[in-house]
Amino acid sequence: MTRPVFPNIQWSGEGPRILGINPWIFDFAAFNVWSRPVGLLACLDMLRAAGASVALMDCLDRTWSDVPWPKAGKYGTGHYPKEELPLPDELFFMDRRYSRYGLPREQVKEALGALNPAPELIMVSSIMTYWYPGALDALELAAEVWPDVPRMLGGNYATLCTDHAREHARADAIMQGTMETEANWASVWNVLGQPVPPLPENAGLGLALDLYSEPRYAPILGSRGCPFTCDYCASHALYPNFTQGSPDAVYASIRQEYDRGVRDFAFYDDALLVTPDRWLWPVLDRIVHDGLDLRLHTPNAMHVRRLNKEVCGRLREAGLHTVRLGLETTDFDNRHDVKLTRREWEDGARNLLEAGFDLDDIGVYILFGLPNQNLDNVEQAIDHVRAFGFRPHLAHYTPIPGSPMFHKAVAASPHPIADEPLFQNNSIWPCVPGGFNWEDAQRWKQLMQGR
Ligand code: B12
Ligand code: SF4
Repeated sequence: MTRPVFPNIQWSGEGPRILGINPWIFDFAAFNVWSRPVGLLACLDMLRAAGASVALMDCLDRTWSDVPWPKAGKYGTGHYPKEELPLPDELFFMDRRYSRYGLPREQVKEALGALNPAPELIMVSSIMTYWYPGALDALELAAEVWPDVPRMLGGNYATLCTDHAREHARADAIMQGTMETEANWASVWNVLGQPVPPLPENAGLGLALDLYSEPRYAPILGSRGCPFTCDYCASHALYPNFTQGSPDAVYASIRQEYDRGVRDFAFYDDALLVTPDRWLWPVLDRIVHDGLDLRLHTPNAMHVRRLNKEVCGRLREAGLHTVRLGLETTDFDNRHDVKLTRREWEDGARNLLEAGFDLDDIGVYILFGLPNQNLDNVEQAIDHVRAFGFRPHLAHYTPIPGSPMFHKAVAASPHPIADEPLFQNNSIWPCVPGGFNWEDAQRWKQLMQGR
């Protein structure tokens, strides 16, 4: 039987051919919350704008008509197909199934093999440090299909666990940091044997979203980095500055996807509500002015203290649906993040309700599993959030190299989390005494549901 051609894998643009691969997720659980490999899409966009021809293989995208895909969830979110894998040796103690999430490996291989002409450079991205086995496998697969084509690995794993990646990845180059740095930019073109072109305008903020042939949702990226420094976050290690894009470019990207039928858009910004006049308000005003009937989502939490009446009203009017808030804890005197007083939290929560948001669409993240955390505080925070009628979500703490708190996590964890990224997986509860167990997991689940 001949398989349908993978519609995604087509060359776009003129010039040297660069294939981007977004690898599978290897984990105990994975749920698609409007996920896109935005870093890789930014790389491909700037390379194409500078004269390359690009193509994308996203192992997490539902592109192939004959791959059975679990039924879509709310607003385009949903489960991935998965295939159970043996537990990695390091995680032998876990009583949970470990899987490869995304397209079946053999079909990815087949689709890559059908790409004609072959790429001249392969770029593999990595999002979570502890998903690195997926990135290593994608590099392996690329080497099986095109043994002589150079392979580069970049993204968060390559940036935050560089030594580990150098030791384990079958790549010709491991790139640390963003692709827009002078050195990284030059090395991509050097590998291709091409003169180094100037960086295109909007580099790092433009996204090659058109590489998805049938998108169900799209990311919005209006800024990079964050002006704050919360202890548990790696934002500064990944991007030390705070850069905001132009409203025209952001709106053009939304409009392009809207005109292709996309109605669900997720913000990927770290600091969405900081100086919103720069790009967010102008973009939302145009959405309203042009009558775009879309749904906006903020899966990455918004800063509650900025949710005054005007902000809530504007977000609501433009079509914000899924609201995620970062409460982190109700122990307001001992926070690890952006300052937030009880008063600010309560005002923000009330303003959202008064603006008419649906309670079902408001979720509040509470941090669970910080080093030396008193878990009674987590219970109190859950009760507090439920008292407002909001849904509490436990955000399981992930110890991330480069985050200010990482050394505390190293000291608190029984695992060598600095040496082996698999132990950074929040599913193992790396800094909770005793680690993950089903009994406690069930208890927390019941608490969240108010039982
Ligand atoms: C948006 C976002 C999300 C979204 C969507 C993520 C997705 N794509 O699926 C949502 C809200 C769903 C999410 C969820 C989570 N996230 Co998140 N997320 C982010 C965020 C804010 C932005 C990522 C992004 O797209 N940035 C924009 C792009 C343009 O930047 P970039 O990826 O760095 O790409 C550049 C470079 O890396 C490089 N590059 C990238 N690829 C390549 C490839 C090559 C070859 C080269 C040369 C260069 C290169 O060039 C790019 C352009 O400059 C980051 C924080 C951050 N500032 O990065 C956290 C972050 C990635 N998330 C993080 C975490 C912990 C989580 C959660 C586990 C949180 C939780 N406790 O539940 C969950 C788990 C996700 C899951 N199971 O699906 C951590 C990562 C931890 C880790 N160990 O790696 C981060 C870093 C935040 C933090 N706390 O510090 N997340
Ligand atoms: S947690 Fe959010 S506010 Fe804090 S530094 Fe990270 S991105 Fe910024």
